[in-house]
Amino acid sequence: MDVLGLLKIRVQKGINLAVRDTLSSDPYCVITCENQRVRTKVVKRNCNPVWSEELTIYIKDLEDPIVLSVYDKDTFSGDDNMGHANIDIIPLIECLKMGLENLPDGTKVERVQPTRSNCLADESCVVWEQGKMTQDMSLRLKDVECGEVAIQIEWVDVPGAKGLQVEIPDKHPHHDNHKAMRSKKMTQVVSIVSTVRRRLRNKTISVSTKVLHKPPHP
Ligand SMILES: [Ca+2]
Repeated sequence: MDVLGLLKIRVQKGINLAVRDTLSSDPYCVITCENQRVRTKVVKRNCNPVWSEELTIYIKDLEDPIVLSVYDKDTFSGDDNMGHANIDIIPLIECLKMGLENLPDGTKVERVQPTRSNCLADESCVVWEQGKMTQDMSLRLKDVECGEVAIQIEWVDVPGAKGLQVEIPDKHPHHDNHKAMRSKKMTQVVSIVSTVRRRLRNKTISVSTKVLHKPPHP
């Protein structure tokens, strides 16, 4: 299958969701992407439901929209809409493409601010924790009077899949920001390299030759 990888979406909770029954709602979340549709269970009579469910979808194209929708379960009629939001995975993908590893636990690799084009309710951080890069997001639901949904996303590489050796779509609003960040990172690397070179020239760093002659591991 022509898949780039998997996206794990931990649907944690809903906050102040819309009332669709007399006093409350019976909310559940649906996530759609391309022709996939995955959903959480229903939490009855609760506008602040805790789902704590992990849903997984595959990603074929970074431009395919990933939409989270909330519905109120009704027994005798069609389920009612409680809003929807887009999940933007590009900031997380950009961070993964930097190829960072072995960072201290809890390192914030990137902070994403709420804008008109993303559905974030608050600042969202891409964090390195226990060998994994994850991003927590509070999604502000659209086309509804109120409600947010807290999720966490994580990219999972699939053996044999194309992986992330693909270009980030140019038109993505996050793109320019990241190009700038990448060049800043390159500047930092160049500056470290030139410092090391200068110190080597001035012999303020002693290079151990022992390491070079160390026998290979058996
Ligand atoms: Ca209901």
